[in-house]
Amino acid sequence: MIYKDLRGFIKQVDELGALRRVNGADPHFELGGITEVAAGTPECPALLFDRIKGLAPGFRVFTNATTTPQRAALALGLDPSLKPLDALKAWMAKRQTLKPLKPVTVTQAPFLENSARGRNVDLRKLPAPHWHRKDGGPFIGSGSIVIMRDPDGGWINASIYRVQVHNKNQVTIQFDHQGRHGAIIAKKYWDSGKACPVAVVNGPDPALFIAGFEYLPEGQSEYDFAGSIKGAPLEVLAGPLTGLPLPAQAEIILEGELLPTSKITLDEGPFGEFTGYYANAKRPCPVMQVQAVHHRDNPILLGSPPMKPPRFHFGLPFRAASIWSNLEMAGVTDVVGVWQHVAQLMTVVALRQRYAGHAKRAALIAAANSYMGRLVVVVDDDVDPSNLADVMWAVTTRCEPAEQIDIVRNAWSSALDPRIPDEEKLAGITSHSKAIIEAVRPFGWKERFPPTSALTAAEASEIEAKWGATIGMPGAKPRTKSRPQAAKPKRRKRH
Ligand SMILES: Cc1cc2nc3c(=O)[nH]c(=O)nc-3n(C[C@H](O)[C@H](O)[C@H](O)COP(=O)(O)O)c2cc1C
Ligand SMILES: [Mn+2]
Repeated sequence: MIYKDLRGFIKQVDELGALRRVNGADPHFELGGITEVAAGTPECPALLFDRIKGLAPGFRVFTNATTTPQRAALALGLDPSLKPLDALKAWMAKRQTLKPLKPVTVTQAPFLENSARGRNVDLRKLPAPHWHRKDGGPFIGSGSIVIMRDPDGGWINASIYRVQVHNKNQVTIQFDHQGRHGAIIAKKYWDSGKACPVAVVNGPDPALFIAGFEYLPEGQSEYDFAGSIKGAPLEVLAGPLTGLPLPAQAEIILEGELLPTSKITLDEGPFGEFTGYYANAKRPCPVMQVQAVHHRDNPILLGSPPMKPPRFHFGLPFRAASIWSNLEMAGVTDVVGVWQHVAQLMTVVALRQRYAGHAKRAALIAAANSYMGRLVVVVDDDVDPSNLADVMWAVTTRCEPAEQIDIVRNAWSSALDPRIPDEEKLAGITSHSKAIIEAVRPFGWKERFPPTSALTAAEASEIEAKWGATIGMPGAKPRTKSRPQAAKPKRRKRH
């Protein structure tokens, strides 16, 4: 059964044994520090913080929600025991058949258990950690969803944009660039001389969190996509202040207006970004005047601070799934896997080479669609693209750099790229170059390439099944005596 809300998901994570409870942490750098250290351990547990310093007990923060392949699969309603690459494939298959499901309107919502309006709004009562040392302030929105209605089509956009708290009733909402649907919608209101009604949903369920990260076409609501992931429509309630449809099961909701930037801005950031850097200093940013706050009893903020790679918001590389689909749609056959490492900054395509130029064809398509990624690697089908050590083995043994590395210039990146100098960013240049490494056996003599000495995957699992317990492999079943044994040689009759 898929979870109903964030609480339901946390319960499922707990049942998997992947939840740790932390009491008494300080929201100034400690909560973020604990999250980062936990995310760097092999187990990478999800964390539920309570009794946070300076907040009422029961006001909680949940972090590392979907940071492992297992929990990313759980969030998508997939079998959490699938191997990562199989889980990504299952997601591709599910994603292709998803039909948008419109939300249904309800008249009751747990978030109405506590409401404050106007002068009674005080954001300082809510969790908003200072995640990283040099952050410019507390951020309530690191995994929060910003809701707006397009004034032309009437459709609802619901995407993740970071939200910094500036005082008791003002926050900023940061768009990475002007092509974000939120930025486009807000500008429409501002151009007609109005403020833009907006709501911030803190503590969405993970389906909405994932939908908020998806690149959906303009006009397609992330609400409908989240419903289709869950196989059940989202329940929404018309916001008492804005009338915007708000997820009834959400934890904490801010309602108000995003004010025209011609009237007011506040300096936002810096904020530790997913590249592991602060690429920009403080920048003027649109201000939301918060006019109402609603929250459930004992609310839970979903926190998803960006952290130094390989830590990432999602344990499965969702953008790799879209590149995989792009390759299939472009007619590139024999792709057996696509993966991203270093928090999306490195893309790996694994394929069965069928003709000369096949690997490069795949690499160029992957490079074109790899946002901010400087490195694209193509490997043969015997290499697991999700295993970085395996990939580097292919790079160091199958690629002759003088022949199999190419550079593509002036390609897709962004202002978040730490390696693009400020002068260039100021001049509007946010492109970079990408290296393509063909770590495949050269096509012309691939049949004569030295054979590998390693066990095949099938041979290795046969050994694991038989000897795994003896050599102490985790999860291996001990060999039982009842197992049928080789027939004893019959005694020969003596003459
Ligand atoms: C945890 C997290 C934080 C994000 N923060 C921002 C942000 O601050 N600003 C931004 O423009 N995009 C941010 N993004 C990326 C957007 O949410 C994502 O590209 C989304 O598809 C944009 O939706 P839109 O097409 O409706 O604008 C973030 C993504 C995640 C997963
Ligand atoms: Mn959108």
